[in-house]
Amino acid sequence: MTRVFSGIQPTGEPHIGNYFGAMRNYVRLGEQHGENAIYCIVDLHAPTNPHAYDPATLSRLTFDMALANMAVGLDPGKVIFFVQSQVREHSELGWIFTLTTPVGELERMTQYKDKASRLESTPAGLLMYPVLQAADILLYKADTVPVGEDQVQHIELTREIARRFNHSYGDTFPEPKAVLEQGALRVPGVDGHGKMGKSKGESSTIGLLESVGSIWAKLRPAPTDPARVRRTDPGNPEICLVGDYHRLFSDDQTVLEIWDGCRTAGIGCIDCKKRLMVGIERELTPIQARAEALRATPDAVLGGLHHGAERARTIAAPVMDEVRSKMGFLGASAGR
Ligand code: AQP
Repeated sequence: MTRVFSGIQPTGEPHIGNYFGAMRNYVRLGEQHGENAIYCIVDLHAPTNPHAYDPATLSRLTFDMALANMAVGLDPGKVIFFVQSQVREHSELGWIFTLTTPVGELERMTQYKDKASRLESTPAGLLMYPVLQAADILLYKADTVPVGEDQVQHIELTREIARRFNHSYGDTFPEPKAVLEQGALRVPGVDGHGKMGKSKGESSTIGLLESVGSIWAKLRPAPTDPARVRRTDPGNPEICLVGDYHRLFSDDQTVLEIWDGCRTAGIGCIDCKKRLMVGIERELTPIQARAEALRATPDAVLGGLHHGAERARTIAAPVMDEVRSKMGFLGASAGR
């Protein structure tokens, strides 16, 4: 039996990197695996990020992330979809794994190094993030984790954490595998600075629920191949973020035309971006319409999440009982 788990942080507005790298995959795997597809808004991870310090902001971003996933097609009646902090076992298993995970392994994580380098003072939670992530996954004994390329190193660490626990206490956890959405491994930020990411702020992201006018305001000045200084200079769409976005949003014929037009200077960068906007509107407009409809019925969104948390607990609680018992916590087998 395959069991899928993935989490998404409510650290900002969901963006097209999340959509192509993860959220679409969630829906597809949900259709295949039903309630063996478990998805979680990982709010306990979020307050390591200054965007989510404010309580009202955290709850708004958590709600919006739920709404966006449902608008993309995630059905809380079919898959298990919930908010991490509503299932306490995540924190408990996270602590258990913290006990034995070497700090050196955590300090080697690329995402930690990248995020810590942007902060004056580094919260311990940022270092521990992959440990709690391992607990999120292993609490459900999941073996399949749909993620973007940025998370592959964390999934490898999860495998090591599972191996270490199994070695010490007997076979308990599977060693999960990352499932990557080919073609959207690492969607670049619209500002041209590395991967698109919520914690980099809105200048990096194209929001899934962002208005067409606002997207165009970011896309118009977005950097393209630096070789295209003048309109008549040919370029290389393979090294241009607008080329990357065309591959995500445009049909095959348009991609061919753009590739040829860019290489021969037959099309200018602004026209290339305008054609991209056609694909963006086509993809995002129906999602945004569904999101608006859901926003009008917030109780349905919250009810779906509570139902998901209840179902998640029915899996998480016996796994935690097993862990406590195997580790020798007194009275563990009697449950709580
Ligand atoms: N740019 C991306 N390309 C492809 N996949 C991506 N994912 C995130 N960014 C990209 C995938 O989305 C899922 C949720 O990950 P997350 O909540 O950690 O998303 P984030 O935007 O990266 O959030 P952060 O951590 O707040 O921002 P940054 O990256 O700026 O530090 C994951 O499966 C992820 O792979």
